[in-house]
Amino acid sequence: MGYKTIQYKTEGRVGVITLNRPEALNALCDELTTELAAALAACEADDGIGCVVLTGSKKAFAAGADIKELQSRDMVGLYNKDPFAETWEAVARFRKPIIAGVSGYALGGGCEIAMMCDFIIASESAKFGQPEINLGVMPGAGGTQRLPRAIGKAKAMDMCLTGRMMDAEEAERAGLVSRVVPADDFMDVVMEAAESIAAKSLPVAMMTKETVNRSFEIGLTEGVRFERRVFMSQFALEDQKEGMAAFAEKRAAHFKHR
Ligand code: CO8
Repeated sequence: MGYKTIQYKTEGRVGVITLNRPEALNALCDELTTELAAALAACEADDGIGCVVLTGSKKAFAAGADIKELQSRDMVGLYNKDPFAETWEAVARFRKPIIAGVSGYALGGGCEIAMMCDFIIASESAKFGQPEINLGVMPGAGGTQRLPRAIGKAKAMDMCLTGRMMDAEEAERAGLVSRVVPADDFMDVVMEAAESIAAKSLPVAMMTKETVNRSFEIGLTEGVRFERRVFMSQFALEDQKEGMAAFAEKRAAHFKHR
């Protein structure tokens, strides 16, 4: 499929989706979120893909939803044809591992889409923010829920109420990003992480993702019980036999279900 607002390529077992509206700092217009959802569906369906990287340009991961498009929206239109359910949630619903590689601005919906990914690797130049309050609205794509879970109430309130930006160093300290990388090495490090994940057993990686995500939904006792059941079920996989045999035989594991 030919895309206009994103680029999609595969590198080995990694699917790389690059947001590509440089004239609008990758603002997330309807066409872009529709194309993003379509690319993710293609990655989900492709057995050759074990991990996805979602990234933008050097200057912007995404500067938010497209304000010029949002400007003329009304409540009934948004409610009746919910853009979140139709396209935005495709990132949160994506079942394979997905890494956000953030360089430059990740603001509003851009920060929210990055937080829907499994983890964020940031370039030193990254800037995160939920500036919606400056536009007379609040975050609407998960920001009020995922940000406090990631960085705690004090910083989340500060970000959402003042609309200020957070640089990469502060974002790492606060736990929003997993690593900060010098700008020159940024994409190499993101791809290395993705390739390492894509070399694992895909069902085990997907179960791991699902189980970690469960910890945000349910209490500890239920969460630990869920983990135990999934862990035990993995002993039915050939990949468990291979992984443990490879360790015992001092060789690299070659997982079948990749
Ligand atoms: N929407 C539309 N266009 C944008 C956006 C955006 N979010 N951000 C930047 N642009 C455009 C600018 O209008 C400009 O276009 P033009 O050259 O035609 O005037 C071009 O991109 C370059 O931008 P700037 O000239 O402003 O670049 P600067 O380097 O001076 O500033 C900033 C960069 C600080 C990132 C600035 O562009 C900015 O503040 N952008 C808006 C950030 C923002 O408020 N984001 C939140 C948007 S609301 C949101 O995300 C709600 C999510 C809920 C989901 C909704 C689902 C339908």
